[in-house]
Amino acid sequence: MTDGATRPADDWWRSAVVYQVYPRSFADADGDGTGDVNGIRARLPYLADLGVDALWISPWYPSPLLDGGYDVSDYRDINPEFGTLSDADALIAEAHALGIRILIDLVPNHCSWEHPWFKAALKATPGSPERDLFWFRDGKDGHAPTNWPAAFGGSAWQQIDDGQWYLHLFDISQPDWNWDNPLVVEEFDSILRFWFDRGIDGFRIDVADSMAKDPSLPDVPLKDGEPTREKYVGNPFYDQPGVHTIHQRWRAIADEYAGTPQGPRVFVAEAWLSPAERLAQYVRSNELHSAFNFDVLRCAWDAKELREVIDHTTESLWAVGAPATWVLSNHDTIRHRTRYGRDQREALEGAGVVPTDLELGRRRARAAALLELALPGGAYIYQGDELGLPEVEDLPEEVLDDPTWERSGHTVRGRDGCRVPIPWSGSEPPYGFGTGEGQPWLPQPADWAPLTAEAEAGDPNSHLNLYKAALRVRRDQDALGEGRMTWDADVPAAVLSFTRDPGFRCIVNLGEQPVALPESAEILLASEPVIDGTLPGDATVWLKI
Ligand code: TEU
Repeated sequence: MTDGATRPADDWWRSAVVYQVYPRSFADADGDGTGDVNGIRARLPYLADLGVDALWISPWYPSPLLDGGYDVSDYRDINPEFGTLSDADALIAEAHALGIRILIDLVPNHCSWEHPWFKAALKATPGSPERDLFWFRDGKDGHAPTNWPAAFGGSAWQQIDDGQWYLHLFDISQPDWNWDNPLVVEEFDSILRFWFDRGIDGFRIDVADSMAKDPSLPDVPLKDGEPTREKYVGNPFYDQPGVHTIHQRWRAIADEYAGTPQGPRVFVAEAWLSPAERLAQYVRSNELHSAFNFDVLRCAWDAKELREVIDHTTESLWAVGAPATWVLSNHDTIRHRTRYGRDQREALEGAGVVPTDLELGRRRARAAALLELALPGGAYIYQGDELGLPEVEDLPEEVLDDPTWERSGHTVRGRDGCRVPIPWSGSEPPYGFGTGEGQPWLPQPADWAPLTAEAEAGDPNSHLNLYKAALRVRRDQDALGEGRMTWDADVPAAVLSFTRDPGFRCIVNLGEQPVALPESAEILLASEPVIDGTLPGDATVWLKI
């Protein structure tokens, strides 16, 4: 491969800043209203200039897009709406030439009901080998085989014409694979190799904690009269011991690539598991390399709570030799500018129901970015975080696309508000997202002109320029990235202050009162202006000490 510019070290992923691309919403080169692979290619110079180490591209496979592509009908091709395999090859080569690694999304828990193996299973008879690739069962007394709830609402079982039911932990269009069947195991080995051989640097593993099920299919307990979705220890479809066997197998495959110029390939686990000790089981040295830490994402903007979460995370992960991996937003959550602009007890509530101060959210999002990028380990940036995009909370009901909306009987709007296409330039929709022929698949707000990449590039105080500066400093400072941190003593209750060797300090003021900075410290970067040596509220500063 031609990746002379990528970092040679095999452990690049321990401190990498990874930018999440949600391909449908990133950039639309062919102007049909949907983002595509050539759109990503066209924006590679922007991403290189931003200074990220790698991209994680959410699913780009052929899919009916009933769950935004997390419903895969062919794991070895590109969705024609997004482009072709040769576009993907070109993207991988061009990214590598710029020093940017590529991670893609593996969705191993379930496929799409349009996957040929599931179609064959539907046509086959109960008890057939085709059905054994999935979880087909007879019902119990005319009901579903278990009381398991689906993530998007309703039962996790769907009945078909011959009376049998199939399991779908997510949407009805996403049948769960039966990982006890060796053909499924072998198929995914082959899919990993297919993409590794094409030059992919690694995979993000979707719901990495759910592939293995308790085959005795026990019911889950009720909570408030409803079957719980909580991931209690012993839950029959989450965090079952069998998932670790799968991850160990994949790790061995990734390690086979150790002799290649790119080095061994890597995995990041998506598993919403708390406490961090549970998550740490997934990143032991013979399993996945890293795992998103969602505890900080779910944490309030509160110094005491954040410190506890940071300590708990680092202690648990370091105990197994893994780096921490920090995340503030992704395509499943309310964008953090919006979350931080709310009463923190209601930060994660649904769209449009909680009063939000977006200016407060903007300040805190900037402060949080400098906190995230100063913590030990790797960090993820969700597309548009670097522009300070807020959640779009007033999408018209008729455009809502997340299966949550239908499955909840139109009570939960779902995740579309963080998936609105990126504004690149210009003063009105589609803001350079596409050519203007096809309307963006989700409408963009009329007031996003100041938030385009172009507008922000020209504003020294913009979110974009803060991110760029932070990533530049991060590269220059040996203290940043992987390593250790020490909390500083004697700081006010609303302040987080920590030191990293050599000679770096990060101070986050989560309170309202300004705090005095140590004299003689050189300011490397600040999220708000530092006046008379004091750091204002809801702001972060990086110091050289
Ligand atoms: O998400 C897994 C997951 O746990 C989410 O369903 C989460 O609980 C929910 O989004 C919170 O609102 C992954 C993907 O990131 C998500 O986009 C997919 O819908 C899901 O898996 C199914 O593949």
